[in-house]
Formats: sequence, structure tokens, C-alpha cells
Amino acid sequence: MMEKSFVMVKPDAVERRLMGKILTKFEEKGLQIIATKMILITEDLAKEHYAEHSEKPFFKSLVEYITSAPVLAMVIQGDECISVIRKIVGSTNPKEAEIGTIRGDYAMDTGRNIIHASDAPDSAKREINLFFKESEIMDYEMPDINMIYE
Ligand code: IDP
Ligand code: MG
Repeated sequence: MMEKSFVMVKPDAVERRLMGKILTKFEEKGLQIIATKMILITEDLAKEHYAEHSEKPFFKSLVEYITSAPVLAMVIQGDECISVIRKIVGSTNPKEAEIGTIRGDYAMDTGRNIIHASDAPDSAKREINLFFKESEIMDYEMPDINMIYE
């Protein structure tokens, strides 16, 4: 089933000039990037995005982290892409993330794990709507779609 996922390159990865390498992983997989924008997340937006973690001990530092520099927010589309992207991203704790995943290759600490990706269809919808207007999400053909999917 075709899905859309919300993915965000976190501030540390933007600062470390990893945006291109991260985008390349998704593009080479065959996923379609249908929206991107660089933004400085406000404290309010950070708290709303991470509302499910508001009672956790790391919440304050998480909000500080995610608002510390610009992020690259994006929407990615593909067949069952929500779970596929979570696999490409790797475990929340980068020390446990498999080598070959984004967190496994480029990060060391849970508190500096360089990328966010939606974990389910409901959260994907919520997060996409939080960051993007309908008009910012592009609709275009992939000319090699029949080489990516059978
Ligand atoms: P996820 O990003 O893999 O979905 P979640 O458990 O939803 O992981 O946590 C959201 C984000 O909160 C993580 O990506 C990480 O940045 C941060 N986080 C989670 N657990 C911890 C922790 O124990 N210490 C510091 N930061 C944490
Ligand atoms: Mg999560």
C-alpha cells in the first residue's frame, strides 16, 4: 500500500553536513521525496511534535536539541514506506542500530540520533499535517517506477 511518512533530519545532522548523504539513502532505495523544507522549530512546535514524550525525563533536553539549529523536514512516499524508512533509519539508540542504517552509520547517542521518522500511519498523518500545508506536498511521476516496483 502506498504510504507517506514524515522524516526530519535533526539539527546535529544539518550542522554536520549530512543532509545529502541521508537524502541519498532514501532516493537510492527507490523512495520518492515529495516535500522538503528547512525550518527552525519553535519551542511550541517541538512540544506538540513530541507530545507523547512530555512526561519523560529527557523531554526538556529533547526540546532543546530539536530547536537548537535548523532541521530538514520532509515527506517521503512509497509502498509500505513507513516501516521501510524506520528500517533504513535504525534503532533509536544509535549504539544498537545496525551498521548500514543511518543511525548505525552516523550517530553514537540516543540524544543525538540525527533523524526522525514516523512510526505508524496515524503518527505520519499527524506529523505531516503539523509541518506541511497540502500545497507544499508535490505530486509527480517517477519515470522508473516500473523498475522499482514489479
Ligand atoms: P524514535 O525517534 O526512534 O521514534 P522515540 O522513543 O519516539 O524514538 O523518542 C523520540 C526521540 O527522543 C528520540 O529519537 C531521541 O531523540 C529522544 N530520546 C528518546 N529516548 C531518549 C533518552 O533516553 N535520552 C535522550 N533522548 C531520548
Ligand atoms: Mg518515535
